[in-house]
Amino acid sequence: MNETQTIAAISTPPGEGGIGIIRISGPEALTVGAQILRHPSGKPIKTWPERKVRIGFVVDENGEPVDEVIFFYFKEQRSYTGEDVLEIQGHGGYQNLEKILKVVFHAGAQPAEPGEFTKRAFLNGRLDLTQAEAVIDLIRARTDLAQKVALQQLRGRLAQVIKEQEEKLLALLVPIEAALDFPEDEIPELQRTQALIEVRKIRRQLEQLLAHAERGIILRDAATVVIAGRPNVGKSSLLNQLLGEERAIVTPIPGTTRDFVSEIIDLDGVPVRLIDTAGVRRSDDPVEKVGVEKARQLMDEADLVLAIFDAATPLTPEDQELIQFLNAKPALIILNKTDLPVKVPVESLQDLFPQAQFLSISALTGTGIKELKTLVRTELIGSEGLEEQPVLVTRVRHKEAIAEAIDLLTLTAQGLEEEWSEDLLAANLRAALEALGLISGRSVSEEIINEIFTQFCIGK
Ligand SMILES: Nc1nc2c(ncn2[C@@H]2O[C@H](COP(=O)(O)OP(=O)(O)OP(=O)(O)O)[C@@H](O)[C@H]2O)c(=O)[nH]1
Ligand SMILES: [Mg+2]
Repeated sequence: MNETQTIAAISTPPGEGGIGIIRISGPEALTVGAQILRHPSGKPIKTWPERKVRIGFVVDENGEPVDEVIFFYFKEQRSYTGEDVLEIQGHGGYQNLEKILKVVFHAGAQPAEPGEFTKRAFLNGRLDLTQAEAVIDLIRARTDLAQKVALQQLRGRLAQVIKEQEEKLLALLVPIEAALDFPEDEIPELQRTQALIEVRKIRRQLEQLLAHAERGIILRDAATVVIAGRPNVGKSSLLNQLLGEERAIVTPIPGTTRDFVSEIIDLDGVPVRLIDTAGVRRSDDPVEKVGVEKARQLMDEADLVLAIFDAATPLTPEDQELIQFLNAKPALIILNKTDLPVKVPVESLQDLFPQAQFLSISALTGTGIKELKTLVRTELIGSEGLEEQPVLVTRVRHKEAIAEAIDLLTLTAQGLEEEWSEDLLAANLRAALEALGLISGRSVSEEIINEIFTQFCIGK
């Protein structure tokens, strides 16, 4: 990518819509604009007042009108990308916008890559990396809570906390590096003690961030919850109940579900990918065999398994097998069909799963479904309100960098206590700074930056 090029893309989703937006960014934005935009009278546009909404026409290279549009200009210091930006709002609709875009390209702009506008905003210092990442999180957020957390990050809450810790680390590093330059000046005892207190304080702050990271990551990525059990226990019925619609096929014939069915549900702000699987049993049917294998694999990878048992039929060898398979996996034990005469008492299962939580439900009548939702949510993110967290880490990338910085600070603290040499202390502190720099993007490699922005859509 060449940052001096002027880029353009349709920024609204494809399809019919009231309006569609084309965004142009780069040094030639106005040159492109002057070629393709006209006043309603048909006269060329000579002046470009900033941030002023104007009406006009887009014309092609022969001066033929393409669409009636609204347009506005943002000067580089005050635009999203940090470059000159021209936005054109045309009538929504695939053909129309494609036509405008073609004219824009003909006037000299290049097609923007996915996320290139936001990437430029990052490279021009308009956003730090956490904020740029929050842009895509905001676009992708599937629940109210995930949206709120992404907005918080976009507004720079995480960036701010990380920056504060970086500044404190730098303040510690400066006198130690100074002592390095003048070996005869050792760090005085008092200064060591103060440094130790400060290092521990920074570490505590970072540990607080880490404490809720797993839950934050679930908010962004969605948790995977797999419904498992032998054939006919009511797995698909449960998926439909949780979803509130008849999504999966339900029949009295064991072995109905062959391929897995996956849907996203919103558990009071927590996005959950719910997967209904094929009933686990031995089968000679090749299609069913593959389905059962897939079910096992999905259980292995799940954040939580809902293990379903049929309360109305005594436990079978297949149930026993599932119980063994689930050993030590995060699971909720669900006794279904409790609207029928119960043949499997909860206690008999409790002995088999001493650690797990139990719940009796009926996927047919809906009894216990509300309780189940609450239980799943609590299993996934705990019962304390994530909403109240001032800052939430929502990416594995951030979590790993913070964990690394904590390890390095633990070493630094040890070094201060044991009076290690200044250069060792300085090296540890510098490495901790680098680790935090991965989060803000200050010390991140080009590959990682590219990887982050290719997850974006074109036009953002
Ligand atoms: N009485 C009663 N019947 C239920 C309940 N849940 C499911 N069933 C019935 O049990 C049968 C099997 O239900 P499914 O949801 O298809 O079961 P499954 O576990 O998905 O079965 P497979 O896809 O074959 O593995 C259907 O006839 C359902 O109506 C329940 O809570 N009570
Ligand atoms: Mg099924």
